[in-house]
Amino acid sequence: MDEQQRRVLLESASRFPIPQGVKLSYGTAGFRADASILSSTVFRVGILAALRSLKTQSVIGLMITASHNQVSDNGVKVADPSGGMLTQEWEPFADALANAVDAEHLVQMISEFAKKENISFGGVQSAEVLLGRDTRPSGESLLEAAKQGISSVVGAVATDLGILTTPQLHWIVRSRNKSKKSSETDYFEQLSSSFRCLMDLIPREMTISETDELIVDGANGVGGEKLEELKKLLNGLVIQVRNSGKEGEGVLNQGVGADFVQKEKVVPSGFGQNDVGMRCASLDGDADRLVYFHVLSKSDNKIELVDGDKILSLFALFIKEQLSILNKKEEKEINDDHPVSLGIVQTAYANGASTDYLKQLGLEVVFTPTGVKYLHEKASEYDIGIYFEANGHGTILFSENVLCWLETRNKELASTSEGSEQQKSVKRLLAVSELINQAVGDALSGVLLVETILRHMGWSIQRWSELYQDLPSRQLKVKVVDRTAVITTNAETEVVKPSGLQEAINSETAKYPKGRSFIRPSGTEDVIRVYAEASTQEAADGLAKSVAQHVDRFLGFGTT
Ligand code: G16
Repeated sequence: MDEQQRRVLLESASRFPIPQGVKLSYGTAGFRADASILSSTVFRVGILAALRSLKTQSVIGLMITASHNQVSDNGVKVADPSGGMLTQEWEPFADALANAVDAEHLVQMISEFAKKENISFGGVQSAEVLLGRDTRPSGESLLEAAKQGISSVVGAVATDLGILTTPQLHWIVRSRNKSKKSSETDYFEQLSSSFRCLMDLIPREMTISETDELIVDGANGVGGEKLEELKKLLNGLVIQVRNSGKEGEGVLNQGVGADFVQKEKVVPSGFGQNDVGMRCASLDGDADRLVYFHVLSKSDNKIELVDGDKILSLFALFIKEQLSILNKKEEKEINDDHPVSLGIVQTAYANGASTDYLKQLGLEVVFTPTGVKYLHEKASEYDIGIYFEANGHGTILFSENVLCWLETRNKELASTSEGSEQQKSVKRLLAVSELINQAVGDALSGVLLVETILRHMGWSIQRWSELYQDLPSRQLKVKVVDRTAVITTNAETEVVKPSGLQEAINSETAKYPKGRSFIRPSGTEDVIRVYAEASTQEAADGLAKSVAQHVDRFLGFGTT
């Protein structure tokens, strides 16, 4: 690092002192905390993103969002050149950077890291970082901090893309680095044209029996506003957006949104008895999660939740069906025995009934810890990998090989059997690969894929929901003195530390038929999460409560 670079960094870093007594860590989705203490963190992540761009010689994304968290929180995360999450190898550096005590230490750390990573400073426009933010009021000033961080790396350029959903920014980064069309308009265009293609391939006889309107809860975040734009390009799908974040509609994520609906299993604000039986969906605050639900008739605010596990099951069924049409022996064509590996990735939060169902379909199901970064990596090991968290975060990944094979098949079939069922299947799979956001889970592209598959199957939401019966479950959170005191293993299903806690969980679980419970430290909130599943709701509630009491006894303030 030369003297000029050092001076610029020192000067700008001194404008962003770190808050006293706070230690932040790059969790399941970057840094998250109360927005008031985040300026220095975002500034430093700006530097990190510029370094990542220098290192990879690619465009990097920086998103300012706290997704499902309350509106007073905010956060920052980095999108790697592939459009996926920041490589885990750089996370310790992110932690060290965010917590460096002063400007001198910070610059020292950057200099050593750059040396180790062979990053050289000083080129002319040698790095570019694309910036996006959600609709949080704190976003604007944090964006400014990010810009200053980026521009304190000499030659780095910050390009502000304004308000975006998180998946849009990831998609744009991915497309830019593949030298494909990459504007927001291109994003809408790709989604709507692949949607159209799938709709055109729906077998004629299939219609949805219920009224066709879909009602979407936008969590009062960025997703509602973007869906309104996308909607203008869609034919054959009527969408009504509620909680779109317009003045007076309500507060971001407060009593609304995918996280609320999935965890509380009650109607979000703005929905009620008039919606009984309708197909409804909820996005989260930055539109990277999606769940469906319908309002139940004989109760005040109860819903039937159709969560990420059921979206995953729907996608898996559809992809499997298309692959088996392609491999049908009686329509033997060229190349029809291509062994396409199809893998399913879930986490410990997946309802046990969903895993049983997927296995009964003959699918390979594997588990990773919570966090898209883990699921995404695992899914990319297959030709087609489908991953979903129960909370509605997930997508489908197609390997370059399988896409190439599908393109070739498409050409072959066009000359040998135009209009055949096999050709339609190839076209559907190619359209899915365009529609679904392969950079990261994306509620907008997810909605469009669910809607086309439901039409393809001729299914109502009720029929879809009946694919299998969820085991009753309950999630709780417990405030503890130090959540990092909990260490887990085996895809977060067992507690290693503090010792004795897992034994306590085991003995509670043993009391309940079909009982299953685990705990893990949240990566986005300062709490320990408790999950419990059992044969009845009462039992699941009881198990969750008693496990939460143990957590409190071992680690908490002794309040439960
Ligand atoms: C983020 C991650 C998700 C993960 C969730 C878990 O979601 O992107 O993969 O499931 O955090 O949160 P926690 O660690 O608090 O349980 P989001 O939608 O908040 O970005």
